[in-house]
Amino acid sequence: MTTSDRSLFQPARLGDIALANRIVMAPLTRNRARGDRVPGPLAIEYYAQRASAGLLITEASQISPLGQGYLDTPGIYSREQVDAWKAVTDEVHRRGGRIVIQLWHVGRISHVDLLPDGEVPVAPSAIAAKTKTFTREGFVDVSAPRALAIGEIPGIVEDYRRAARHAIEAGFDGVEVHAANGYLIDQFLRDGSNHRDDAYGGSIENRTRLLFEVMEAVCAEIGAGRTGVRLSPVTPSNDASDTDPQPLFERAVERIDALQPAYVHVIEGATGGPRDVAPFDYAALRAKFHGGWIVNNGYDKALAVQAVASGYADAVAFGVPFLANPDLVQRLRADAPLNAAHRETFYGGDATGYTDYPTLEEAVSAA
Ligand code: 8OZ
Repeated sequence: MTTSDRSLFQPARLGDIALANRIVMAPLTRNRARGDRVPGPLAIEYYAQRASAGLLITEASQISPLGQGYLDTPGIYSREQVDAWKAVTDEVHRRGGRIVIQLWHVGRISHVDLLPDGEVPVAPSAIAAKTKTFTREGFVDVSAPRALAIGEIPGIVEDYRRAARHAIEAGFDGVEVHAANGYLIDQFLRDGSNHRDDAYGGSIENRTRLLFEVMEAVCAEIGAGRTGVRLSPVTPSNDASDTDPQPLFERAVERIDALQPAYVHVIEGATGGPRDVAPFDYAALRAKFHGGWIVNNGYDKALAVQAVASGYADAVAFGVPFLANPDLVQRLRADAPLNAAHRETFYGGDATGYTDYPTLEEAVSAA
């Protein structure tokens, strides 16, 4: 394909997943799960409204009860959750969309009030993150974690594998392993949170081991062509820090590449914040990978068009713009104005700020 043939609005393939266009909905935490962390009925409408995306990535969904770190986030470990997600994927597919679920373990970004009785958050090392989470009591400091014993790590890998199997049972087109934003896998990657002296700590090879083992297990379970991964090399989110992210993430991507997964999804800069928070050579990272490349964070139409046309990216993920514009693809195509997003309804609540953002057509007919 020549450079001029690559447009944001043209189809693409990410592994086994065929996209109608290269505009992706980024994973967005919405805290509207019900009961035993089950996606509610409004989630069907919310995702279905956005089915014209080339690919929808769901909100992060925990792989086990211990993987939860915020109030009312959904899981993918129980039968009830699988059945509820099946209603979401059926409706997205009926509208011609594609959808993968983001698999999440928060590690140390949690609070005892959110975990099964008597459990504390788990982490590579017993170092509390300097950040807050949201519980029924509001914003609170995260709880002090305990370090995972090396013998517990195969069980965590197994939880990812089982969650991936559940995702396929729930009708998803694939999964995205959440290895970004200072959660469990990212905590293992970085020397700010990983002080282990065993096979999972110290050298870059050891710190990338959990990521590799999780990707290997998920790829083996559901097929590499249905498996993606999200990384955030320089984000400071959730107290994430590393003394030398460039070689760390280049090696992480190189190891993942050997498994030939569908895609790598990279958050450039600070998640939801400045793109230039720290220097990082993203082109060098991209050069380590032979599969699909999704970019994210602060992209507008002009930047997105350029990223795809130049051959750097295969697709561009939009977060907040997709949250506020169910018909984002049509709006970008038409250079139409975008709805403003209402931050006060991002996390928790009901249909307000969730399923009631108008399409362009609805906005015009209401005017
Ligand atoms: C916002 C609020 C809570 C969680 C992430 C899953 O940053 C999240 C998240 C975002 O990846």
